[in-house]
Amino acid sequence: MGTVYVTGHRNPDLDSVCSAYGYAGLMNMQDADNTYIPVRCGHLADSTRSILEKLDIDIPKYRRDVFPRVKDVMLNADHKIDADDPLTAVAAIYETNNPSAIPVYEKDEFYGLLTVDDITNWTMRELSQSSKITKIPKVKEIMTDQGEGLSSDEFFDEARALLQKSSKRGLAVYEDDRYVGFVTRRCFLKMPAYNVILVDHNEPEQSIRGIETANIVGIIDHHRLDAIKTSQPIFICAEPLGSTCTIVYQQYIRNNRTPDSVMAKVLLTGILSDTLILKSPTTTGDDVVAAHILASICRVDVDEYGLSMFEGAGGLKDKEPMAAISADFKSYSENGVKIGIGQCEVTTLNDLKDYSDEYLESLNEIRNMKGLDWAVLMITDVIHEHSALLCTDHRGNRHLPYSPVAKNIFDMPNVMSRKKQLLPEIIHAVGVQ
Ligand SMILES: [Mn+2]
Repeated sequence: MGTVYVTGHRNPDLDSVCSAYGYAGLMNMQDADNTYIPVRCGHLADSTRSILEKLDIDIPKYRRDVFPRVKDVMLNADHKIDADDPLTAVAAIYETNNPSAIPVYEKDEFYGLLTVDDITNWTMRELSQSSKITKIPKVKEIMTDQGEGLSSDEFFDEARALLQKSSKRGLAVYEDDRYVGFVTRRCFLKMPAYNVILVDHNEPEQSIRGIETANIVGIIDHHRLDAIKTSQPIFICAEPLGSTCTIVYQQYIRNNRTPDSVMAKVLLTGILSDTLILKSPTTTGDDVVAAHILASICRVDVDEYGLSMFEGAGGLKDKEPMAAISADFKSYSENGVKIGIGQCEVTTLNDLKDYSDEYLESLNEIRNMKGLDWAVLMITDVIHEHSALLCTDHRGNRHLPYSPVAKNIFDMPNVMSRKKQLLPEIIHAVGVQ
């Protein structure tokens, strides 16, 4: 039985969270040998959270990283040696297991680790004094100073380094000061790897931290391909559709499954969010068909439900700029130039000048914080299919095909898609000498 984490990208938007939830749900029906757990590797924006809360699901839990940890390699002994037991009690265990360390208890409390060094040292000392061992000691009488233990959450790498440097054969492992197991040097011979399926992204930079140490076992995505090389053949389903949730829906169909009403609404939410209620130019016929079938399963009207999602999110004027920009912010690297592109959805651009200065300032701050060369924010009016672009200072600004309306602010009529419309222009502007 294995565990497979299904995760979207780091700034979890609705498509990302809903497709992780939906694909994990499908895989749990398809593959009884493994457990698929949807997770998110970033924090939810308030507007995203409030829409997810209405879906009546367990929102995928936050998981910071997939770096292997001590708890992934620690051992538990199936035998219980008491500190007051005679050393002979250990003999049987040695015969079968040959362990380099054995946990010892006093009553039922963990007492410490008895190591093979403790036994050898005592035996040699005895033999150097007389030629045969006459008295069998209690286990605790030959145990040496324990030193510090490890936390079960300690990173594999750091724990291995610690053990290599120490003179100990093994270390006890604690969780909240409670003994939970132990590790020996043998535990660190091979680094374990988590199984991960990437949805709604494939670039390692946008993925859960530690993805380079994981086993990527699948990719379901609708973005440009810039994935990590894998060592095994994996399942990839990448199509240029408007939403990853559409691809997930098609996987249900492909596997002869129908999403139930709750799952249908989850997938519909992702589709309407990413396609801006099927109006973004990234929208394909497949998205339209999927959205309408899913809407009929969960008995909602596509437009009505879509508008309720965006209207509920409120305007930018009342939001905290740093949080609003960071909520959906993606980083790219092109010709050695580091670019960040944020996108916010609104239902009107009429109040843009009320908050543009503040947002430009925060955009600058984000650029500095993330070490980017150029940061831009696309503010999209989903009702009127119109966007505005806020930019930090960069030579690329001069090469954008949009009309400036103020310093570092551009007007983008009919532009709704970061990926399909804005990103190619940004890449072009960066490439112009
Ligand atoms: Mn998406």
